[in-house]
Amino acid sequence: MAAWECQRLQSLIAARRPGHSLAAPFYTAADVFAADLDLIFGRHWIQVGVEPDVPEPGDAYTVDIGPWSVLIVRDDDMGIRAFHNVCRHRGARLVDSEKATVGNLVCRYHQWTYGLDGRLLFAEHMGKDFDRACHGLKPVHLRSLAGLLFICLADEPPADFDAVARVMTPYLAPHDLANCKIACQSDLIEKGNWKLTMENNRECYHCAGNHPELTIPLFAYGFGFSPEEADETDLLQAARYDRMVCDLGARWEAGGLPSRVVEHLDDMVTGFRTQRLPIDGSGQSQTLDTRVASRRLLGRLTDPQLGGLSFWTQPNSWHHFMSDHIVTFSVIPLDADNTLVRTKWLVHRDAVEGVDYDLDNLTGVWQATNRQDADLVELAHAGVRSPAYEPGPYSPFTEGLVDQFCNWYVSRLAAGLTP
Ligand code: 3BY
Ligand code: FES
Ligand code: FE
Repeated sequence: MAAWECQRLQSLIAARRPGHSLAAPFYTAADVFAADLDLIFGRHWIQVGVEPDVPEPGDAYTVDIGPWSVLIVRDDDMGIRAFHNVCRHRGARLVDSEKATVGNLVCRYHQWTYGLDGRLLFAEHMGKDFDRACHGLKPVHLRSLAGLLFICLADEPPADFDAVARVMTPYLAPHDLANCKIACQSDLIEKGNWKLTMENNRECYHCAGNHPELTIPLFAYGFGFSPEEADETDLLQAARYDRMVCDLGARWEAGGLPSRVVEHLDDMVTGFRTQRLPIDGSGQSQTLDTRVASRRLLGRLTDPQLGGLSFWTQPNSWHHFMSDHIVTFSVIPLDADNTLVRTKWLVHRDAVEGVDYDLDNLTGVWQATNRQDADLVELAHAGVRSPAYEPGPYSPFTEGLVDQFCNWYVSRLAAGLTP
């Protein structure tokens, strides 16, 4: 990055008003987008998939992030590894589909052949002095957090992932994501900057006006409300919600399921937050009728009424773990104006479609909600492009997590710019 580019970014960062949305260039400028890829997506733990993307030895899954392409493979010992998806001969993309099942990894161009451990096994016509050992695939850091796959493209990944894993494993492990199957995946391209996608996810201010399918009763109260403006009904609802959080939380905790909120969204390099939230009084799952979508509960769970355990990570993911299914969301920036939102619905791997679950019922709430959110992100992106746009104030009651996302983002960008 040229010195003047670095200075421009630093002055944008210095001008940021806390408690306000970001200045327009953060959402629209090509140089900020390049910095986002380099300093944010290139240096932090990025959630890209789940263990069930590669259930069997030889299964491969590729994810493109900006100029990078990452290849995730299940090896013969059931380990999972990640490599740069770049042949060590002349650089051809090794696997050029999103999913593949292979014995070895064979480059289509000149058939250089790599093992699932990345070692170069075979390369014809290279002469007797050629050292195969120096031409293995380049590894990418990969961690599975209770079945959620995170990669880090940096040489030195943030060390605090271990701390995140220590806290989160007891929350996530009972849902046994590693032994699920992907029942459905949706790839939605939102016409907006990736940070608008993330900001939209971090609040439910917009839920009442935009998400009829998500009126899982009282859901929005989990994201706060303004006590000053609340009428009696609001206050009663909120009190009822608080009681539910207390009562159900105590029941879940007593049953060995951690449920209490943990919040480190802007005070860790690998920022995260978790909480198990009730789904109405007797609601079981995030479906239209709030009943479980799959008859086969996950792992060894026996109680269908476990609410939704949400797990939010900076910079690019959020997830909901229920008793019967899991929904994961991974956000991948495509350019300054376009963002991929990849959603996966997971059920127990032995659950049978049409017998144990109905796909439309399983995916209904979030398919509809995702479309509505995509529309809102597009609306926001169109607005921030206008010269008349100026950063506006976040609600102190309902947009605290949005502000924390921006705090995290701006401070990590600043850290990346500091030599
Ligand atoms: O996925 C979610 O949980 C967030 C929370 C509220 C808005 N959005 C739908
Ligand atoms: Fe892969 Fe030549 S570029 S074998
Ligand atoms: Fe939404």
